[in-house]
Amino acid sequence: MEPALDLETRPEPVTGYDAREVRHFIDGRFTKGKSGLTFENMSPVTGRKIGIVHEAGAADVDDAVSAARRALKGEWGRLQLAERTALLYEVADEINRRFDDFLEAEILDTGKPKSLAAHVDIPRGAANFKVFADTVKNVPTETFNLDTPDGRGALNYGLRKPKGVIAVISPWNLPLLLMTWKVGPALACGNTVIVKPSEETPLTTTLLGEVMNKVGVPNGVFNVVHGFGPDSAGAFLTAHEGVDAITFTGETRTGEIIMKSAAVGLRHVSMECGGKNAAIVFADCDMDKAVEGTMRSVFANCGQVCLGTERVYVERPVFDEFVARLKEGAENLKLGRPEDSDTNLGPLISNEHKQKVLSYYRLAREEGATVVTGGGTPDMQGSLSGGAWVQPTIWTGLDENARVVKEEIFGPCCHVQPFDTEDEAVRLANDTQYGLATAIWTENLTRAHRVGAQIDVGIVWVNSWFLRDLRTAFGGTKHSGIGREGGVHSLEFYTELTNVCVKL
Ligand code: NAD
Ligand code: 6OD
Repeated sequence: MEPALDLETRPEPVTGYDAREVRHFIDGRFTKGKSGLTFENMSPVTGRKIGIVHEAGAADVDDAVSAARRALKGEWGRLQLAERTALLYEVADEINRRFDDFLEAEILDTGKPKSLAAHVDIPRGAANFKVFADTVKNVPTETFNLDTPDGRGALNYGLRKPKGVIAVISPWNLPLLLMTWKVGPALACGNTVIVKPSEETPLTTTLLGEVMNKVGVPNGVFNVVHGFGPDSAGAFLTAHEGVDAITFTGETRTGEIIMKSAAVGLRHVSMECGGKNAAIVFADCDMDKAVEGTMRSVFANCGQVCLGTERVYVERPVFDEFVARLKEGAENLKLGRPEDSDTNLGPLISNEHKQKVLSYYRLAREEGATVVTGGGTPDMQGSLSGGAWVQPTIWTGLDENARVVKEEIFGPCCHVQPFDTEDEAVRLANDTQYGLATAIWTENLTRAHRVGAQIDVGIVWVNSWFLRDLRTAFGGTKHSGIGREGGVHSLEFYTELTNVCVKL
């Protein structure tokens, strides 16, 4: 999975996707852009360089926005709904045909286990195009018959139109999945897009450019610019007056900055931001299911899932058993190379993020945590020794106001705390500035409904976690976001609704 890095000895200049020299994709062409700037793409597995990435300047972003605006008025804008949605089916099919290429690219960038990426990231990358093609074809708009004094009445009906040029700013934790979760509905609704993927994970978004060309998506409909946030591609794109709306997934702090940019010209924003999600484990749970589910919700993707659990509240009679079983599970996780079939825990995304997570590991001790397991760096051998590895970690004994219990860490770690009553569990789960997801573990369905309704989050799972029906509303309350994505809810953001009132 580690490609040759020697750019100088490469025989041919690349013009398409190449992990060693990543270009922008503007107006249907791969380009180095005009800025002359590049940055390095590093492997989280080894800490070594994978390749270089061209960084977009303001002029490159301008070019991408111009291409996207032209495409709105061109062939793309004239396609019939059936033609447009058929193209999106072809995009999905081509992603599946190139499944192994996408898998390799995603693993190179993220270091996540191949088993995970093959099961979640890449299939969902394809599915996101089909599900929104189907949604757009099948969702009606409203109609109202209005009585009028002359007795003849009037007919109102809604028309959904594309919003225009959409800026997609995406994160690094599920790069293809989360980017296509936005690009899929945006294109299904007839918009054009400019994607600024995370600087940590440029590969799969770039590869998608080849797919768009292969299936005949017109030039300028899907564009990619690479770079960072401040004073770079992200800031240039979100400030650009040719962008009609901005959809963002990432940290709450970044979302606040982007909202300020979007305020100029009153551009619409969709915000999927951070979380500090709770799991509530009642004594009447099926313990095997609760432990298995919490193992996934805490440690999957090395804890780098916005929906992941970082606070576990366990009813006191089963607290000791639950902690012991979670500890056993954490200690059995196998850290290793993504392609090894027994690996189930990869590295963090970068050595910079590793330093952040380790700073919380230190803070937990300072705040008085009991370290049940982990709390440091594992001893990785050979080329893995330079990677962004941390130990899966469980704490108990922290005060509810400890920073480790309040702040999003985004690593393979959780704090486990006992509770005595249902009301206390609800209060503890809600005692956060975030409101993304909660998992409830109980075999008492009446309790599950009662508690689920009281949790102030966008997504409640009962006896499961990250079980996704793409037609349902996805998003967060409070500092976790603005708006909902998924099924018909995505149409609210990606279209403008015009009411036509016809006097009969
Ligand atoms: P991030 O906010 O650092 O970066 C996200 C994207 O924003 C990147 O592409 C980055 O380059 C860009 N960016 C940064 N500053 C910018 C600026 N000033 N202007 C424009 N663009 C800018 O987030 P991250 O570290 O990539 O991702 C992890 C975070 O994302 C966590 O907080 C996690 O909870 C959150 N997340 C939320 C969801 C969700 O659905 N709610 C999903 C995944 C991740
Ligand atoms: O499954 C999804 O649609 C989704 N948006 C998942 C987000 C995961 C966050 O890391």
